[in-house]
Amino acid sequence: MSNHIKVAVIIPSYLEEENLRIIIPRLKNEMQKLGNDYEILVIDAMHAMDYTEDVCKNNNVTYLNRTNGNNYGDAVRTGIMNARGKYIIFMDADGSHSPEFINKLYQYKDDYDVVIASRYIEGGATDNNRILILMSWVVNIVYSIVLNLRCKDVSNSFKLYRGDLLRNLNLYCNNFDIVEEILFKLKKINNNLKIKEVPFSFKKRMFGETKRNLFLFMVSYIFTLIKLRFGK
Ligand SMILES: Nc1nc2c(ncn2[C@@H]2O[C@H](COP(=O)(O)OP(=O)(O)O)[C@@H](O)[C@H]2O)c(=O)[nH]1
Ligand SMILES: [Mg+2]
Repeated sequence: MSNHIKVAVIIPSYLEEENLRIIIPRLKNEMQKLGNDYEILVIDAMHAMDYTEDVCKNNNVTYLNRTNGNNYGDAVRTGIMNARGKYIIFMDADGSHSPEFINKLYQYKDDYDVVIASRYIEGGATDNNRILILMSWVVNIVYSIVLNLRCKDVSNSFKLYRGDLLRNLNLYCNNFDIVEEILFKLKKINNNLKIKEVPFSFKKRMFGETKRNLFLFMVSYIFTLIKLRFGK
């Protein structure tokens, strides 16, 4: 089933109906400009919690419920399992990741294995508050050093990957740490993994509140780091 489509965009989504109403038409517009065949997969909670499915139907994009669990990691795995793209792009549903930035990732697709929308290289920026910036910065430095990732923005989920590489991975992380797990495992399989970072401005979410619990987030990052570094 793989490689039937040039590019798949996967949007893990949790109570994002209002944001998707705005993001999906903008995204479709951008994908049409790129001129290749594409698919957009919105991966919702295990069971619908709002009208996200209707928004997807009205915009003619694929709506899927995540399987095997109701965490962010399950949404990512469900997305990868179902995406047919030669290239796979991940982006958030909340407006933090502008669809108009995709062409900047896309232009490096032929020469790199992973292209990262990077907040922490020169020219990049983030709208988050100081405590979040500090925490994210610490996570990124510690992860890149301990896991030898050699890039500045490990944790931003807005990335383009070669689809075949993603489909080969065995991923077990359940939360946002799956974003680091992907990079770490790609690098473990191929130490010469070609990573390109493109400067990116991260915006505050449009509607709704973050559902990320900061304390749990930090704790899970520490455990994940140990698991990835010393696990099999
Ligand atoms: N918190 C959370 N976000 C999820 C989940 N599944 C998908 N997401 C999406 O992941 C993205 C990032 O979550 P968000 O709450 O915005 O975290 P933040 O960007 O760190 O504030 C959003 O597009 C969410 O809709 C989930 O199970 N929990
Ligand atoms: Mg967000």
